[in-house]
Amino acid sequence: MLTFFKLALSAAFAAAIGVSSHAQSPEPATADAIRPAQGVTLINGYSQHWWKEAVVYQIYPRSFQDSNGDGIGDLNGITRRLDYLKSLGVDVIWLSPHFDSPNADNGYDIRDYRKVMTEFGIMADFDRMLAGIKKRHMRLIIDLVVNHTSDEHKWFEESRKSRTNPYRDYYIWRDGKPNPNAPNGFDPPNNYTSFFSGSAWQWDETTRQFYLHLFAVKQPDLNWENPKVRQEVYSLMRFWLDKGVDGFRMDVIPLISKPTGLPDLTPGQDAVKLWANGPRRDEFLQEMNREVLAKYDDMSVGEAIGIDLAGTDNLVGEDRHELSQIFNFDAARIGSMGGYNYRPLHLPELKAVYTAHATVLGKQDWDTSFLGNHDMSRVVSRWGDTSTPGLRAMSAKLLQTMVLTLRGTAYLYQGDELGMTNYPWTKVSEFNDIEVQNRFKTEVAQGKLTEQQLIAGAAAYGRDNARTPMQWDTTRNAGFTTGNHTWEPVNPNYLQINAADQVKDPDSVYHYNQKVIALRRSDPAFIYGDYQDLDPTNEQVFLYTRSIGASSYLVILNFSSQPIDYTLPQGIQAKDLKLGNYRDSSDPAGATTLHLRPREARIYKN
Ligand code: TEU
Ligand code: CA
Repeated sequence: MLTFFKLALSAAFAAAIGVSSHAQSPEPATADAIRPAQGVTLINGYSQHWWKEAVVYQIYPRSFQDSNGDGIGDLNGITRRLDYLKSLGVDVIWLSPHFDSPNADNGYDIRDYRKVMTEFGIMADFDRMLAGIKKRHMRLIIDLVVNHTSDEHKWFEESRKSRTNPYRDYYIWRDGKPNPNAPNGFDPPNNYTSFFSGSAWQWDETTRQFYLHLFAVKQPDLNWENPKVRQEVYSLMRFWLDKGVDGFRMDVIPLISKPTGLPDLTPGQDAVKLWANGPRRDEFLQEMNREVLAKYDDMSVGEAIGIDLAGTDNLVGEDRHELSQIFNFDAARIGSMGGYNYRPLHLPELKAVYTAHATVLGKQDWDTSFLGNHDMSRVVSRWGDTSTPGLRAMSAKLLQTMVLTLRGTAYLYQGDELGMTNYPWTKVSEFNDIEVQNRFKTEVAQGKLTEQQLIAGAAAYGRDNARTPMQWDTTRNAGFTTGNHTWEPVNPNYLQINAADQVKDPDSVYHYNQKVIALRRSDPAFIYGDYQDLDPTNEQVFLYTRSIGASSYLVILNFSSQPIDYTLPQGIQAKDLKLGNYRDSSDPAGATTLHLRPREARIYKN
């Protein structure tokens, strides 16, 4: 990557694609043009940064590779698979939480931020893994979970001891509302409900007050109003950055500034939007940037639930000095009606989101491209056709084409490079996820949902689908472990879908990902290029361009499982076919009508 751009920046090349390094003629000042800091290169008006050009691979360590036979993935397992990732072509690894945790929420409940989770190994394992990543010229970002801690973190254990404990104000404690009929004689301070069902307040008998937990009872929210808390966070961030970590994925980071006075939600009020737009959020993120992030060559990506497109520049605008980028969920979670209820994918609606991003976000902003993570079911099962092995593979390749050619830093979730699918869940006890189990204990128990409805919803959209063990080969337990047990069930289709077979098969989803990543790396148009949807109302075909000046690529995706004779709009020709998920194409170069096969994806240089 770096070598390419060093090359690319040779004056001739720069001129050819309209790159302006500060030395050359300054760009005409347009509204969204940025004034590059000293020594920053502009490409198509965007400041160049390694984290904009990166393909990030997310690892959920508990499910990636076990190295000691206990059926739980670990850091030595990751180190063993670094060559696999290097060959795939990814630049950055995002490691979901690896810190000491009682695993109420699989690591997103941290007990000690400077200690490796016992099941995952020891610090020496972490150091060796990081060294292996660097040796292969890749980078590592880790998960910063500081909206809340585990209730077993020593800060909270101190905090709950007494109302005058020096750590009391590290968390959010409030008196209850007197109610003689209520358990303990008090109702919760307000009507906030937790993301994981039930009240967001937990009574604590020792000090007879409630503490706030927007997630699980074992995930008490930190009080960021307390400057000591913020300094604790900045100190642990420096601890990992000084070890050589290259940045952070920041868990629900917009939620750190709570609404003043914590009044009840009004009927119909969007709680997540309220919690994500607190009065001091930007002040805290600017302080974090000033005191930590700006001092390292790092990247920061915020998991921005509750933030809409209009609010994105506030968090990622270069002149805001907060985060490098955020995950908006408007595309990946399109059609969500809350819980496990989703409307079927409507392609024009999805395409409108990408066009809105390209229109609303300016050159001082940066975007992210992703369709899966550890909180979502498998994308090929959600948006692809898995009715036959052929259609599943073509669907997986099509969706990866999309992720790797849309605007923004691209994120792959472990297993999506193989086209891994959802698991065939049949009973509640099979699900590990606290979100499912809490729904069973509350909504099903209260009759709001039947057990069958919960199973059906969680089977289709539940997070456990992303957390079944990585499918490495056809040996027992898919090569994930040499042990007899795995913490989540292995998908029985590992005999058909596994890395070993795909690495050997040049036509596999794995090798197709390699090719798309290499193509993406071959031309800055795929990174810094402008985006245009050429057929926004088409219900089956997604047709868009990425271009910088004369260098333009045409991406065509047939989202239906039917063949389509597709006439390109405005007499556009499909010129030089660079890559397709079908081995060959019968359409001649320059064709204006294309014979698209089911779930076909093509990339043309135009
Ligand atoms: O997720 C926040 C979030 O968006 C999810 O809780 C989401 O609302 C839910 O999963 C929908 O199914 C982050 C982490 O990514 C998640 O794994 C943690 O459980 C959560 O925060 C708490 O740390
Ligand atoms: Ca293990």
